[in-house]
Amino acid sequence: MTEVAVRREADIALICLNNPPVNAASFALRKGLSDAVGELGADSTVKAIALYAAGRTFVSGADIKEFGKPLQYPILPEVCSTLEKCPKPIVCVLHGNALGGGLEIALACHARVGITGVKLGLPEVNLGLLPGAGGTQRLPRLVDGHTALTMITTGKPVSAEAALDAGLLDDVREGAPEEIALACARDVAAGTLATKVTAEQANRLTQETIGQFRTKARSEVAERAIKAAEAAGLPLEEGLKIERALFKEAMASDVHKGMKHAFFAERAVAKIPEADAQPRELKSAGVIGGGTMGSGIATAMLLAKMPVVLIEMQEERVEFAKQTIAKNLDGAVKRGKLSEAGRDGLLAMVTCTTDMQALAGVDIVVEAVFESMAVKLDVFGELDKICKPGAILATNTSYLNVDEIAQATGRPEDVIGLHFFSPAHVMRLLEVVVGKDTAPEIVATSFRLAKRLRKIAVRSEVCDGFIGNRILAHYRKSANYMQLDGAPFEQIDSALEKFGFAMGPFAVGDLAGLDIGWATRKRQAEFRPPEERYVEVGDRVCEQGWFGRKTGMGFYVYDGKDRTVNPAVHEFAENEREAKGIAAQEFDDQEIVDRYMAAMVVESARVVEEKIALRPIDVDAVFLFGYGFPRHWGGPLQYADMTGLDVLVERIENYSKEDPFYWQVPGLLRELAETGKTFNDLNKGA
Ligand code: T1G
Repeated sequence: MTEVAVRREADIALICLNNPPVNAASFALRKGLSDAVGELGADSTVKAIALYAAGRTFVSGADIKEFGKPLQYPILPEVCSTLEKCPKPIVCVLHGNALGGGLEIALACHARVGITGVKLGLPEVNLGLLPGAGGTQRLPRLVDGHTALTMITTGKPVSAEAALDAGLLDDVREGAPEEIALACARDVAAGTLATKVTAEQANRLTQETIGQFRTKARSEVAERAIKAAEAAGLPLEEGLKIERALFKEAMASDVHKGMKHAFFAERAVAKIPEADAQPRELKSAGVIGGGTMGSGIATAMLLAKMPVVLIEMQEERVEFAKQTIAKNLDGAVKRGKLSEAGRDGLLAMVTCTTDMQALAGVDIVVEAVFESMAVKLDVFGELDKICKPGAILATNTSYLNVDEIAQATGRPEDVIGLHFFSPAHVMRLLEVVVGKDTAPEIVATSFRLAKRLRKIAVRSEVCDGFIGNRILAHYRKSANYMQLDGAPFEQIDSALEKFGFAMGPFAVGDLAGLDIGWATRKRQAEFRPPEERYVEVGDRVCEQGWFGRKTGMGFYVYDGKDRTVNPAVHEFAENEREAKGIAAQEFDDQEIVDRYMAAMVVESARVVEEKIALRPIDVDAVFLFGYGFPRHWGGPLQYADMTGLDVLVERIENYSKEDPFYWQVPGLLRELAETGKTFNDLNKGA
């Protein structure tokens, strides 16, 4: 396939880029573009050139799939210099997305015209990088310093209108890229569309602005990007050299490895065995249960423009659900995601009632009632009688056995687990739990629904807690063990927050509500193996009626925005140590992180080994998009690969001297370590 095609119309030339699906700047595209510009630039019959792309978007950046592989020349900075130095004026026509290297190509051209709806951005920081093809040098020559540094350090795209206002675009037009390209080239040839050489424009980034951004920079990634942009004060060629050196530094960093892995994790999880099954059409939805989860799920459906019937048992609960949905939508209005008129329109699409018969005509029902098997079996028995043939019956259980729930119906093939994360209209992760009888088209329909809800769906087989909660239940114990062995819980939280977690495990417990975990521990008590260590501190806290934020007290004491350590917790731990004859020991932060992460890797490996998750990258996606796992580590199993599997095996074997029951090396981890393989090797072909 030809990535670059040239067409001549009298004294103008059109260069069309075509590398589906997103015109990534692959070697073939770079070479083709560079050669075309070279030839046309030397052609005396050419008066003006227009550059545009075929397909749904302009160039979406450098080809990330080429990263880490040997460089093939011309590299993108060279292509951009060729464009900029071309003796014939080049106008670049942008549609869909012009991102990263794609925007840098446009910055090197002599004029830029956007097609309505185009988004322009430099998202390199989301990959732990910085613009490496002139973006940090040319952007501050075209727009004001604040706009330039905002785009470079946040990675957030700007709209066509904002780009036009800022001077990044010279015009915005309606129409097909090819047609607009032809018109623009003619306008340049006729002199009605002005052109300029970016390199000749003065740098508009002041030291003052740099200082402001440097002060608020929160990561080495942002600091490095600011440092590169600061070189825009130098002649372009010198600035480009500094940018290139910093770019190479970023490319070699672990942060980049982790964030690139996260980029692909988000996309790899969509590759499921059921992908070719024909999805069913979903025009309307039902939700059973109007609590926080039920109302959140209903809100997510409404935001995807799907009419919803929400069922509650009592009238007063119906009212509560309506108010919760309205509050959720108000939040979307405040975040600028929805207009007031849009909110009112969506509110008119939801029916809240106690009448289960109202579900008779819906295409999918999601059950979100109290986490009790008995209650869920009742509900599914009812749904089986009421819902039309072909309706999808989904449960939002976060732990319980989906196969057992399906057996309460005469159509287990239509039953699936759709495990949303709270708040359900905000959190991006959706665990799709496939029962032993679930039909392939139900899985395919659920993944398509997830895309419509702007969720990242991850496929899980049935087991207690599926992928996320099962692994959480295991590594959470390591935090309790360290607390009982002497590490203050607040030190454990701060060590893990420094590692990159949004919140430490004890603070997360307080946020979610300690009573939920307590109920689970009580439910599991009779099945707990005698060899398993059990820490009672959490039970002592709950026995006081301290369930966390919702009661103003848990592991921490909450007073408005302030959070302080609850000293009673230390007493409970001290008393338990005394009762069990445990001598307190010191833990440094690294030791805490090593143990916590080793525990997470152990259970993650088991989940892959038992084929609960399709691939290691699916486990990584669950933690990245549902459990606040630090993106720059790429997920628990990417962390494992970056740490070294042999190092982890040795560490776990060390820990198992203290507790051989809890610390065991999973077979898969040992096998990979012994064969010099990585978890990522199991993702290949993902
Ligand atoms: N390189 C390689 N593959 C890419 C790609 C890229 N830049 N962008 C997307 N893909 C693949 C993706 O993996 C998926 O593949 C398919 O295209 C469809 O993507 C020097 C160094 C453009 C907004 O960070 O944000 O330029 O899974 O499902 O939802 O300064 O893709 O089907 O096999 O995401 O419509 C900077 C990354 C690179 C933008 C479209 N650019 N892409 O979203 O489709 S660094 C980015 C996106 C850089 C220079 C530096 C989105 C999109 P598969 P998709 P989508």
